[in-house]
Amino acid sequence: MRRFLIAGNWKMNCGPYDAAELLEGLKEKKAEVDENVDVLVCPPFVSIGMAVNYLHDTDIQVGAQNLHFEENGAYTGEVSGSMIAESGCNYVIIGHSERRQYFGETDTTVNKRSHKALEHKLAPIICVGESLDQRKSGEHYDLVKNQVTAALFDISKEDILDVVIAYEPIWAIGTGETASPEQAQEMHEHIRKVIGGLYSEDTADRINILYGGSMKPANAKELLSQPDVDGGLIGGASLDAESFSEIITIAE
Ligand code: 3PY
Repeated sequence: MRRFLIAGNWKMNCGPYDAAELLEGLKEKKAEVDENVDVLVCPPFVSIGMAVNYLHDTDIQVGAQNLHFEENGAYTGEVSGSMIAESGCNYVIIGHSERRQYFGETDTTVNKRSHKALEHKLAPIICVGESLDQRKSGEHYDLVKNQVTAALFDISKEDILDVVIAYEPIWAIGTGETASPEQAQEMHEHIRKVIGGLYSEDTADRINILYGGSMKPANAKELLSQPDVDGGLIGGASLDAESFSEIITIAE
């Protein structure tokens, strides 16, 4: 009953001109997508307007890469949930490991941002995942359980159905390393059990859990064929129209 979600995280790449070029290529290859797959691109804030305009006549949706948890006010450089929703987005990435590592994002702010996203009918894509040291020391399951539990604190049983979790092992981000399909499946199953314990098994069965961390055409088929992998949050390969559309085709 879950549909695949193939989401591109452009990170700090593609201002409006480059975005237009990339989207042109994507539109040529994939303006229409099978109904079992949702497709999303998450450009930097300044390219969201361009993306929404370019993609309005396609099946491809647009999301943001972050939002602030306050409604508005004296927060120089920040962008609020209402602004993102008003710009035409319906998803927002929250708590990516790069934000946790470089911008002081914590489990508490991830939770606050997730609440704010839901308030504005933006589906939060909440990122969790362990470092290589944490995996080597065997604490990865507990760590991810704690991240998921903290991120979902006080999210209602209705709102949880709009939440997407992305498992992104930090050691597989921008390193060319990828979790093996078995490693991905084990962690996704674990995350689903954690959600089942917090809500119900039925709810857990309905939540999309994406894999992120160097997903590309060469490994997408194996990763997406795991029973608990419901799509991908794709970094580098989403910056190339050919590679991204190949991954979408694999999901279809
Ligand atoms: C990657 O694949 O590098 C990502 O971080 C996706 O979010």
